[in-house]
Amino acid sequence: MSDLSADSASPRVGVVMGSRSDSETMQGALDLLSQLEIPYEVRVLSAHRTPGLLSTYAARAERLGLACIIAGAGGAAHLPGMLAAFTRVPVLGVPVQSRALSGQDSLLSIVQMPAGVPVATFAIGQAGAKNAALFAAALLATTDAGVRTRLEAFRAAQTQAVLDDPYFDGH
Ligand code: RP5
Repeated sequence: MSDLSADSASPRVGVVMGSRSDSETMQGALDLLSQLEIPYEVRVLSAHRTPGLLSTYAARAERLGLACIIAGAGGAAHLPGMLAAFTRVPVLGVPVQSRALSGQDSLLSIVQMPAGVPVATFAIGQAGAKNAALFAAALLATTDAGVRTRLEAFRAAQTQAVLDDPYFDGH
């Protein structure tokens, strides 16, 4: 089981997950937020096991003025949708790869929100967790020049890594 990073005193992004067993997947988001120097906080909250805490956390997210909440869950993944129901803070949903159905259940549970309460939904697993963090960075970059500069540097380094690949033929 991976370690969750320590909370920031003044988080801009909330990262929540339905179980400690989601932490290996969600670590991809935490690592990128750290790399981009975006303060965040992490919580384990379950739509099924701790339903009362969802509304409490949603109120906290509003009070802190979080830019968004990244919410990862697997199986019957109600956490992102229920959080979105409780708050106007944008929710970025990450379907965690489940054991029984490889995350297809998680994906459909998160993406198939009825009209009126949106959840931005990302890919299943680590790719989704990483892209949710990059999307959070893009949201913050609209008003934070430092985040914009670091996000541009990340993208440039990613491009350079392809150009530096010995199999890249220059076309
Ligand atoms: C969901 O149930 C969690 O998000 C997790 O992906 C899944 C399984 O949880 P555990 O039984 O491993 O705690 O609520």
